[in-house]
This record gives sequence, C-alpha cells and structure tokens, in this order.
Amino acid sequence: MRWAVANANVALVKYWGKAPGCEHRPATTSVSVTLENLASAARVEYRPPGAADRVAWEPAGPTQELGRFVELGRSRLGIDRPLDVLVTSNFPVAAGLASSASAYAALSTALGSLAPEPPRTDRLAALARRGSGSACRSMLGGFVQWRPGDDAGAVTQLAPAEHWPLQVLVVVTSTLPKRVPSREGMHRTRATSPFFDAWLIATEQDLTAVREAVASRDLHLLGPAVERNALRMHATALGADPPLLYWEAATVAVIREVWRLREEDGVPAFFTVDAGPQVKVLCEPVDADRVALALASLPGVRRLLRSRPGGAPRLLPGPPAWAAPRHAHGS
Ligand code: 2P0
Repeated sequence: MRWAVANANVALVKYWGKAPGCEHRPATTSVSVTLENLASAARVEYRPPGAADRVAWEPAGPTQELGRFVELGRSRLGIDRPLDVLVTSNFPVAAGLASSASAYAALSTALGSLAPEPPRTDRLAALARRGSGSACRSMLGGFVQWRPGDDAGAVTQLAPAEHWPLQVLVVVTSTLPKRVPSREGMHRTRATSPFFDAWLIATEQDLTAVREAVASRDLHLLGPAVERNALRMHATALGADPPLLYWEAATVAVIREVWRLREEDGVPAFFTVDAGPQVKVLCEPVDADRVALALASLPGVRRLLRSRPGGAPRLLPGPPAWAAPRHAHGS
C-alpha cells in the first residue's frame, strides 16, 4: 500500500483556454502558487491478478473519470496489476477549490511509486495533466509555471515556497457545486467569446509582470497584475454565449472590501477569483489577521481558510493525520 499527498494550487496568471487537439494542453502559459495544507491524499494498493480495479473518490468526486485515469496511468507507467485506489481531500471539495488539481497530482505521485522504473517529474506532470490540466502545476512546490507545447520542461518551478512566505486567504462564499465546470467553461469561452483573442494577448503582458514580481518578491507589482489577469479571465468568460458568470453577491463584496482595505487603510491585499465564487486574497503575513478579520465578517462569507506557498507532492508511509481516522487500515 502506498500513500501520497499533494497540495492544491491557485493561479496568479490563469489557464483559461486549451490548445486545439487537447489532452488538456493550455493555449497560454499560466503561473500558480502551490498552497500549503490544502491537500489531497491518494492511496494505491494492488488487487489480486484478474480482479477489476476498485476506485473511490471521497466524499463524492467523479469516480468514472478517476477510473479511466487509473487505466491511463497503469499503461503509461508499466504497472501490470489491478489496483485499489482511494482519493480524498482535506478541504471542501464542493466549494470549487480546485480539488481535482491536488487529487490528480497525489494520484500520479502514488502511481509513480508503483512503476518498475522511477518516473521523472516531467512524466508524472504530463500524466497528472491528463486528469485535470491544472494538476500538472501541483506536481511542483512554490511558484510554478506551465507552458504550452511539449511535455518535457512544460512545468517548471519559478521559485521554491520558502522564497516568499506570502499569505493566501481562501474566502469561501458558497459551498454549492460550481454552475459550469471549468472544462465546459473554457470550451464555451474559446468557441463563442469575441474577447478570447484579446485575452490571449493580455495574458502575455500579465505574465511578464508576475514573473518579475515573484523573482523580486514585490507584492506591489504582483498584486495588480494578478487582479487584472483574473478580471480579464472573467471578462472573456462573461462574453461567452451563453454567458459565464461565476460570481455570487458575496464575491463582489469581498473584492470591494479588498479594494477598500487598500485604498482607505493602506493595507496591501490583492484578490484573485477562479471559475467559481470563492476569492483568494494575497497579502503579507503581518497583515493577515487584519485582512482576515475584515473579510470574515462580510455578509455571505461562510468560511476563511489560511494558507501560504507549499511544497511538492510526497510519498507517506501511511495516511496523513487528517485522513487517518477513517483510512488507517485501508478500506
Ligand atoms: C487555473 N482554472 O489556471 C484556471 C483558472 C480555473 C480558472 O485550471 O479541463 O480543472 O481539467 O484542464 O484544470 C481549472 O481547470 O480544467 C483551472 P481541465 P481544470 O487554475
């Protein structure tokens, strides 16, 4: 039995649009930060020869997709036995917090540990990408870049987690499943939004600023580029037909409060929003309590999780502490 854990990630420059031909290759370069303590764990175990695979995604992930992914992983990695697979996460899966990224990264790492030849990270990232595009970014820790094109060198680390101990506050404004899955949203945007080509061009400009800001740990350069990029992603999605509006009223309330904190109180805090209603807020550790207090009391805010740059996936001898009570002896 093998266990692996991997962290979620949040994009600073978004992946929103696939290259034609697909297999979840991106149309543009994206940059993310891997998030400490927002993790998924995967357990893999051999089943008797001739048995069918057994696959579970708790509490309620798409197990059919996971089953197809296990088949793909087995053939790519040369694993010749049926498998018993369990995937679980330590954060609210239904809350649109990119649990698929950490889940597929954890599972790719666990499957890699069963391969007859230890696979390179590039290969595992290419496998994770087939589960969910953004999962390949969770295969590395810290600040990560994912480029279009060939698998070799597509995912690289811009800086390790220790380089910049930024705070990332995850503000949960809804616990309902997202209205339109990212995959469908990306496809619809590319096919119907008249703003999509402009989005591709604008991303290049944001990338330059974000890379430079990460290298120099400059929040005043990073923050505006991250906000701009998120708003442009949503602008192109709003231009789709039918339109994609991922925000709730509380999403807007959080955005306005972040702007107020900056403009009136002089607190450098900056937001980003993915394909859902939650808001992720970046700030310096010294400001985190104040920002958290201001945001947690807004109407419609249900929960606030605190994170910061985290590390790469790792293998464990047993379940992580948060999964141990239910899965200590397998199931
Ligand atoms: C990102 N998102 O860069 C962007 C921003 C959502 C908004 O990556 O179809 O679940 O599996 O490749 O990776 C979510 O998309 O989509 C995503 P697939 P994925 O984080």
